Amino acid sequence: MIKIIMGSISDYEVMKEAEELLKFFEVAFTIEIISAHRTPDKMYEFAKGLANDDIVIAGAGGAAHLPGMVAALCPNLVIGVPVKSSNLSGLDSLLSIVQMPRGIGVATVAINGSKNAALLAVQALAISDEKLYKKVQKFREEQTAKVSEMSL
Ligand code: RP5
Repeated sequence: MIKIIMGSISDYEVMKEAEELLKFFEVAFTIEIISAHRTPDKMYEFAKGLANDDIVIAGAGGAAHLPGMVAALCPNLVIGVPVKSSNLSGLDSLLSIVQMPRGIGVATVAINGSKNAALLAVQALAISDEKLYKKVQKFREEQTAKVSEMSL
């Protein structure tokens, strides 16, 4: 199952794009607020309670520890979403997530890129789900058609 987590309710505006995309693909998911620095025990319990086939999408802003800490606590695929911060426009979030030291990988998308995080999670599930794979293909075709219809 795909598990969306985020550090604060203030991240939801960004993270709801991931939620919407997963609903579109009719993929099962959970969504909750877990903060690496404000609820570290909850983060630990969450990471230790994951099943082997769970994929985590973790959004956080500022000194964004959440994706890296969850990745350190479990061998699951973790996709980090750097949420745009007010002070440094998300550069702090991006660097905190993307610059993981070697040994623990966090797949990192663009600042506020939660839709792409959800797409990557769906593509990971599609590796063993041909029906979902075809849905991703159809999504791509429709996207291509929309651009072809664009005119100035
Ligand atoms: C991080 O601090 C959260 O991920 C959020 O992006 C940021 C600000 O949180 P709030 O002060 O809005 O709760 O932990």
